[in-house]
Amino acid sequence: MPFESLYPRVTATRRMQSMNGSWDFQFDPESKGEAEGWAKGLPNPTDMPVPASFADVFTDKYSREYTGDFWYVTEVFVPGEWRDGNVDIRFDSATHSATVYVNGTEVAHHDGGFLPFTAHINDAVKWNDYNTVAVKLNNELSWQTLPVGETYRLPDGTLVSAPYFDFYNYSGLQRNVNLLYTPVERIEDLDVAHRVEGTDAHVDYTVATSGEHDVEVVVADEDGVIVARAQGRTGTLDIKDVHLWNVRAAYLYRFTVYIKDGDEIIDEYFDEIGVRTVEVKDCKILVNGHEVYLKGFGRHEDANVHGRGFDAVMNKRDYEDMKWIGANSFRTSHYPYAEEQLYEADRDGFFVIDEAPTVGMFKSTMNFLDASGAAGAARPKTFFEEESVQTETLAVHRRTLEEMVARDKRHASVCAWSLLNEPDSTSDAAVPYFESIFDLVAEIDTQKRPKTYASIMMSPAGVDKTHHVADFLMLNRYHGWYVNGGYAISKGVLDMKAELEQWHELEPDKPIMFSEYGADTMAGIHKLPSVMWSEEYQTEVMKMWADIFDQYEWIVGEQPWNLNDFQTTEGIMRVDGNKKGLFTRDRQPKMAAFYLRDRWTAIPDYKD
Ligand code: CKX
Repeated sequence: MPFESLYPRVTATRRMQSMNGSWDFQFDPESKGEAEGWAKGLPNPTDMPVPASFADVFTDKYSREYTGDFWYVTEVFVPGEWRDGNVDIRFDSATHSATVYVNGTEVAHHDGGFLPFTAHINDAVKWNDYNTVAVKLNNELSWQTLPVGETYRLPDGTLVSAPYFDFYNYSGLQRNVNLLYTPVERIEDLDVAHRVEGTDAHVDYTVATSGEHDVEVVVADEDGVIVARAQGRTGTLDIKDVHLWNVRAAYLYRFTVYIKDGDEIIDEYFDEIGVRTVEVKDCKILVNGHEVYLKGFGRHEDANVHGRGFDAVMNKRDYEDMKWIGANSFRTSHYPYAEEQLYEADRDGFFVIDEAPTVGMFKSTMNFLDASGAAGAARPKTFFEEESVQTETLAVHRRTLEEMVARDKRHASVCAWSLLNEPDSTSDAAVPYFESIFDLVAEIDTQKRPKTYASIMMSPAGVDKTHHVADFLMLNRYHGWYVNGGYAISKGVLDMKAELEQWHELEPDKPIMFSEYGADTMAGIHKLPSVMWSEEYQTEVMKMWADIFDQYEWIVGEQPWNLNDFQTTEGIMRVDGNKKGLFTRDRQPKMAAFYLRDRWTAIPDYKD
């Protein structure tokens, strides 16, 4: 099983025990834990909730900003009756790299902080007894971590992380951890691709198992009525009078996979799957053959105190806010979100642009400042010209994409992939790199979803060298804020229209959507006439962009930055974080949200 494909579930043959809760926690600034046996217990631990980011639970700055190795340790009881099967620990994520030990024995290592992995622990456990599980994590940033950044030392030896990206480098065990039991012969993967003909659907499927017994797949509708059934590891499920999954009108079938020996069920797994097609054609994004207009947001998994820790309550509120405002889509800026978020998007009918954690591919610690082009900043240095990027980073990027597609490929809500955010696409060296990753995803995604990247303002039409790989164009543009701000906003309109028309000339068949635009806004600041940072100004900026969007029929969507205010590294650009949210960090609407609600609730999800 090369990559994690199956979200953990309890079925007739599978068991699961949550390992969430309070773990022991300790920083390891001298990286001595391994040599000193911390894998069997920490010498001086404090309590740490899982899931959570560690940073904001502390009250001292050293702990919040800590960079380097750190450890989590807990005890878990492993039932004796599980010894006849596979026992694994599944980490839904561990940020950014993790080594896992059971009773002092190393059982797994994983790099990358936003995708799941499992540690197979049969050979290291004491059955029917308590076992010590330790995880050594590291949150340093480099050119080979995704997201990209640097790590440097202060004169006193303290490590500091310097993200090349504009969100706080939250880390830790930020998502669920579960102990899993599965049979020895088990289902390891399920892949589906949909074809719709008239009122019927044909779902081509592939099941991977670890054994040789027969496979059966059964599809039930939302009332539990079986509508299709097939035998074998690959085949086609024919669904008559199919109920399609649509944007903001979801419908999910339950696909149950069995491994059987005669009538005996050896393994059982199920998933809730929506049947739909997605394609890009003639400057349109089509879902089930109909043209969608995307209204939504770039988001973050971010909340006060919890940091990036999985937070079902905040997630629910985000979906309710998005529904209230009339949104139908979002981008998982700038990393794959928790699987629970995608299941919620499946159920609520959100069109998700699933983004890899590939952000910061500019050679600068002040990425967003340089990139803004403010005050005629010099041409950015080219990240992709570095040899290690073309070799090591590319390998990490490719592996991450394989993990992301493996995890998210069945979700109906995942309608497109974003393979990079704001990369330095200005150099020829970027071209083979982009081609390599776009070709890879084209090959491994059986649903052949559209692929794209979010283009940065410093790489406009005529300068960007890589747009040929994208199926549709996504633009992050900041007229009205980083450039042409305040009183100069009218020039922003002219500059943006000129660039848009150039894009359309270069790519006459590709639809364009805006994946970022906006203005930092301090909730509660009101000014007549408006000034930058006031709620009135944010509303004017939203209106200015809406006027542009409404002039071109090949603009297929608008996703302002950001749904909510969110935490960033401290600095002169940020007042306790990025304030471009249409909602505050505690999920209350700013004035511009009411304007967008009026606009978006009047725009249908489909144009035809
Ligand atoms: N885009 C000029 C990436 C986001 C940032 C956003 C911002 C930038 C803008 C780049 O992660 O938060 O500066 O607000």
